[in-house]
Amino acid sequence: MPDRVRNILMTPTPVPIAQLDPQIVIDPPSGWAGVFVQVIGTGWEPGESVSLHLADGNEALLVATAQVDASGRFATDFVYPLNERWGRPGSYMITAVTGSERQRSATGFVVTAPATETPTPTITPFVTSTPLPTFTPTFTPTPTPTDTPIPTNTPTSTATPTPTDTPTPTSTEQPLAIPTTRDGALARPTPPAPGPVQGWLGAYWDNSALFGAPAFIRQDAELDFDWGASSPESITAQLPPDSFSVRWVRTVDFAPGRYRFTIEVTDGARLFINEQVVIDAWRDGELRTVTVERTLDGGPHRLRLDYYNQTTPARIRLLWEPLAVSEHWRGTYFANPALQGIPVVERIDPAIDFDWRVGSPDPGVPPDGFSVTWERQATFTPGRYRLTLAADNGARVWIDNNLVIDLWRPRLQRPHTVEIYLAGRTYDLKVEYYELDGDAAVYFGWELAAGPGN
Ligand SMILES: [Ca+2]
Ligand SMILES: [Ca+2]
Repeated sequence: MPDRVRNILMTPTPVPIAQLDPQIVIDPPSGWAGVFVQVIGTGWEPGESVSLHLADGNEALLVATAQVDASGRFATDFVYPLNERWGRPGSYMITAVTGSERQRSATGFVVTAPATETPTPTITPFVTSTPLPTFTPTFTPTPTPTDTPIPTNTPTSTATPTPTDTPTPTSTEQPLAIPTTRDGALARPTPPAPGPVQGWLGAYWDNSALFGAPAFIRQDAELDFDWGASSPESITAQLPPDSFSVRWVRTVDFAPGRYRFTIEVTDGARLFINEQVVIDAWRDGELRTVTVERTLDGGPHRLRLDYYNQTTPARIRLLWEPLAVSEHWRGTYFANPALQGIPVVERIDPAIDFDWRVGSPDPGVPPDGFSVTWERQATFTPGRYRLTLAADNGARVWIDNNLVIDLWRPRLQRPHTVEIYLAGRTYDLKVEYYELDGDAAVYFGWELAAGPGN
């Protein structure tokens, strides 16, 4: 092929890049190494591929790639590298460049030390030096609860949506977008949430697979939505009532303790704590309640909830609460491996998740030749549950005086699971455990394997 023809064929149609102002925004703009970072791009050449690098003056590390959609946007995410090279507290750059290298943008990311430093408040998740032309409604700090302005020009279903490709002059004092129903009424009030952090950052997709660039991003004060046969909307767009999905992220400062997280959902949802799945209900289904208990260290934890709706109605709610002391385990410790005689220690244990190694649970308990009985009540939503027991040395589990797992044997017991159906009521749980010699460890927990009807 002659060069001249090749050049004509291979040279892409010039894009009026003078009109484009490529931007990236990241959430969060700071955090500890290992944090989940979302990246949104606007003003990029449609169809381009974008590479994102973590960089300082000397080196660059590819962390993510993305494809620009027809409106010039992209969305991607990455987990900030947990290593010595990039994880030391300090300032780093996130750079974005197109495959053609005709467009570039950059923003900063500050690595903070976990626990020892006050984390940057996430109430201002999207902080950029310049206003974003295409995401006008929501990239603004959450107002304080006492002066939360409510938009007076709440869009109605008859309102003409603002074209998203037309830069709109924005004020930096735009109010928090309050979710509205289709007829424009306020979906629910936004009471001030307890604690220092308010609000979720929600990316909303017009498909059920969190696929591609989100249709819009907004802040949500609480995750408690009942869209019914309607669907989420922003000032600029409304999702279809079927087939949409949302990813919410938020960092919450927890006091140390044992917590119960509860999701009410139709259709599917997945809850992550520090990017680890703790609830996986990612499937179509009727309205159901799923709970999980987790012990959390004190300090900031990254919560992420992925949600999709396949068919109406659409409902999602997430809440959490510290486990009441009455829901903790009552531990009764014996100075022999046979649960015999007078207990030497009685105490409350929030969870059965111990690895004492060659040590002992308590100064009053010997490191070898001891045993424990734990008892508590637990209320379950109906469904099939996967129970997991592991022990060094032996252990067994009783539910309402029925022996459901029996590992009462004098050797290391690797994690053993059984699945049983539990009705929606309160059960008496009892775990017995004994240690002979050497290392000592025990774990018992459960998770929903499938909800009712599955
Ligand atoms: Ca021991
Ligand atoms: Ca042992």
